[in-house]
Amino acid sequence: MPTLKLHGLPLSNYYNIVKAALLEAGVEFEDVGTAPSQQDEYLAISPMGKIPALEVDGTALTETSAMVDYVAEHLGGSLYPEHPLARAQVRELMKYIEVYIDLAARPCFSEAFFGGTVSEEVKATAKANLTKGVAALNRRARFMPYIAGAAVTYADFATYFSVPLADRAAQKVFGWSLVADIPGFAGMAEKLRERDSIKAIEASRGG
Ligand SMILES: N[C@@H](CCC(=O)N[C@@H](CS)C(=O)NCC(=O)O)C(=O)O
Repeated sequence: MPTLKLHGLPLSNYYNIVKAALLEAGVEFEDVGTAPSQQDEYLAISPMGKIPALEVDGTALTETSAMVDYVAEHLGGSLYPEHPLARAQVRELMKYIEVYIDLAARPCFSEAFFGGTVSEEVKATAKANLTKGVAALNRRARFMPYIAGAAVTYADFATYFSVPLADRAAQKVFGWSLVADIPGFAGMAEKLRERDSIKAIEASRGG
């Protein structure tokens, strides 16, 4: 088994997704506790200075989807479906969450979480993008009870960690609860919280 070092902090939805994948794989890893940084030392590991990053025997990987794929393909405990089409559908859902929910909400984060002010134009764009993103996700989501169907997948982790963050920003800036507009989210989240991986992560971020 390779030596694994995970860089990141519990406040990051992306870090929590990768950590959940590692915990599900049941592998040992060092949780380094790194903050995002533009220092050369960290840029050598994570060229954008973002968290998470995963060092595998000294080779650094970034981008959550790439890290999750590596864990699933090489470390065990894969939560991707066997069937290629079903697997592609899980990756599709993960991409929706990342691009059309998380990235759509991020322009509002400075006002929602860091005391900044965001222009009305940026807010209007973010709201329009999030409206489309939530509608698109709802068209694809099955929530039976998991987002891709009867079996838990990495798309549930992406949903579980990323949607509530975008939701908090949307509530603060627009007074709009994304979670309330995604029927099935609450039931899926309740099921996920039964898992040891999610319990451990919730404990690490203070519930
Ligand atoms: N596309 C990246 C996104 C990671 C990301 O946005 N990380 C945030 C924390 S949740 C970060 O490090 N932000 C600090 C920065 O952008 O400098 C991934 O998939 O891992």
